[in-house]
Amino acid sequence: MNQSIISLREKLDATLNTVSTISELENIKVEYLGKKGSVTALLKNMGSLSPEERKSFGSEVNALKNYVEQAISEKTAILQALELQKELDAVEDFDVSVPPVLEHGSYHPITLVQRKCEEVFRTMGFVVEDYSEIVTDYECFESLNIPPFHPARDMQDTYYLDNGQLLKTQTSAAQNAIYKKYRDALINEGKPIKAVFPGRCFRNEATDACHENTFFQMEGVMVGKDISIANLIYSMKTMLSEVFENYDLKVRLRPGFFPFVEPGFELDISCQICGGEGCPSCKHSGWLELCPCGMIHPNVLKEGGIDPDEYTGFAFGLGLTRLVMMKYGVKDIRDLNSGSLTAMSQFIEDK
Ligand code: FA5
Repeated sequence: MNQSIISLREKLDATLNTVSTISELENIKVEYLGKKGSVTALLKNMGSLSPEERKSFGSEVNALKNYVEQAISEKTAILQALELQKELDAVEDFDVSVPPVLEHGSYHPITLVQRKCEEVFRTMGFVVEDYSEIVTDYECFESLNIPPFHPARDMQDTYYLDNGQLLKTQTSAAQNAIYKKYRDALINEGKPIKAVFPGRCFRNEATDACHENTFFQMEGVMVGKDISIANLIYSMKTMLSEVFENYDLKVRLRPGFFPFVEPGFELDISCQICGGEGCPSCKHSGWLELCPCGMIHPNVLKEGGIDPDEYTGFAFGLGLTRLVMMKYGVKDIRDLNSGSLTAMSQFIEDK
């Protein structure tokens, strides 16, 4: 046998006797079989040999390669077993008879519905934006046509922070930043602004079955040339039909007041529990109030740097938590924030 092959085998045997971890073993594998490894180098050199030498040397090198692979894989198995044993020794009182826990977690129903809404809006060309939970008075009120001391501020009992900022009471607080972010593309490239921005909102309200001090909304805006109420109705109807998987869903608008829209509406959907016949859940009216919305007030567009004489738009502020209650038939909003796995387990998908 060729002397260089004999010494490589001896060197490998000696090294493997001293190796104690899998990572050291991986280095050795590279040293012998890697692109620049010693066995690979022997294979590459074969081109310089005569045909007879190549035949006998070639078979010796191949035998060496097999030997190295076999030795490394045997050593790997030994080290893996040792490592497992070490882990088992470290566990005190390991009871192999304890049944395994096969249950796994799931997304919260609010996350599921939020993602569904985002998905539907994305298919309609909307971008999904994230926004801070702590905002300024300007973002939450002034930029939305609600000056200091305006009575509309009483509609939302706000948590103010010591530094003058506040916990956002409505996702509308992101509107101004969204207009400023996308107005150049609107004005220079004619790209309508189409964005939804879900988020957690906070109000100092007494909680009951359908009010919490912490809840989710999803805001949406569309601004461009000739955007009308028809665009608003179409977008809302498409999204709600997908969420409720009901393509006969009826919606209606009623007048509603919000200082940042004109005209403003409350959007109702036909009751999904009784199909519009009238039941206790819809107070026997056949309709459920779901989403305030309207055409963006000219002052709000102006504050966002958009000329209201040239552009129009709609905005809506969907009560995401209420939507979840309706979709899953949750009768008490507090169950959703309770952290109760028993209450939430019914929503686990592919159990
Ligand atoms: C607003 O917050 C407006 N920003 C919505 C809006 C956006 C109007 C854009 C026009 C244009 P309102 O206070 O009604 O409106 O809240 C919107 C929705 O949030 C409500 O319909 C309701 O579903 C939900 N909501 C409000 N307060 C609570 C609460 N305490 N607990 C749970 N959900 C709430």
